[in-house]
Amino acid sequence: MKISLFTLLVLLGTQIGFAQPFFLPKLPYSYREYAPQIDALTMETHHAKHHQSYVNNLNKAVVGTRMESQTLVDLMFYAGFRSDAVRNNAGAHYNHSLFWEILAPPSAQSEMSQELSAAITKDFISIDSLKKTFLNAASSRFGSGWAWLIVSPDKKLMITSTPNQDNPIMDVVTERGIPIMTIDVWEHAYYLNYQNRRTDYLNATWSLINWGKVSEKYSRAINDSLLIELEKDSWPAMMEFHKVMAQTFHPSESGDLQPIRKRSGEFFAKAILLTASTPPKSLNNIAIHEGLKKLEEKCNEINNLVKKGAKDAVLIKKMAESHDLFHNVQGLCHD
Ligand code: MN3
Repeated sequence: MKISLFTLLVLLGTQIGFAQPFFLPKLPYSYREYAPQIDALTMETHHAKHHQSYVNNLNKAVVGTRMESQTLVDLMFYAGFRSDAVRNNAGAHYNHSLFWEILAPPSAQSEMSQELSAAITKDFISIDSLKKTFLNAASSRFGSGWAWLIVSPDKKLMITSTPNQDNPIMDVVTERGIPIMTIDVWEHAYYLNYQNRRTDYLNATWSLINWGKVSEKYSRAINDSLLIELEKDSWPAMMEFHKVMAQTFHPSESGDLQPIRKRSGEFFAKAILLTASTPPKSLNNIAIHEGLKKLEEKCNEINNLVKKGAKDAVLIKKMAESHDLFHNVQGLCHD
């Protein structure tokens, strides 16, 4: 058996414990099988050079930090709080991996499911109008970026585009959702063969989309709990309240009541704003509103206790109760 130097190094690396959390996925087909739509040299450079270097840079940015054990989705979800190296390379790794997955030579493609076909009819009238809207989003994306077909938190199909290596899972993007199909519109994706003719590249690449694969992605996306997380994250009053709750409840757990004694007025005010806010569409139900009302009453009680100079033990108990009520509401969101 022949073992290459590379394999040996990887084996050694794993043995002495510098395993890399992310790796370059294999392409489902050989580089030349995507031609003539995308030529072999473009595929090889794009996959083995560009994508590989995003993976290397992502590993470099996370190895040795707490991010090492996080999933790619975790890294992207709060991209706005991360370094540019993590945001750009995590995005690039995710985006390219999805792109490779949904491309196939026409002879190897499988058919679109009934389920996805019905959703397209409902949200876009026809596949032709979906194509038109998608290619328009892709060709009008200024500079480098990506065009997307996503499932939004209210389970609709939507077409969006993002700059650079951002994607719709990230908190830095306004139209969020789970991507099920994408096309790379960086020049490195087409320049060798198409030069500046982005529209020609897009039309050709459209015929490489494996709708059977996109259908699988669709049925997984509509049942993915990530949709609920994305929806909750788009409820500003909830995020505002959550912040004060975290910064006052967690210290109280270890006996520090100073934060809530200082901020009980704000705590109650944020609860009032939360009750008065409109929850995202699919969470806008009676159980949620009743839960919020109870939470507001509890926050009012805590604010009054603080004003009367209540003892630490009383406040610790009440803070725990308010935290439980808050989690009831968050838990209800999952229904
Ligand atoms: Mn690319």
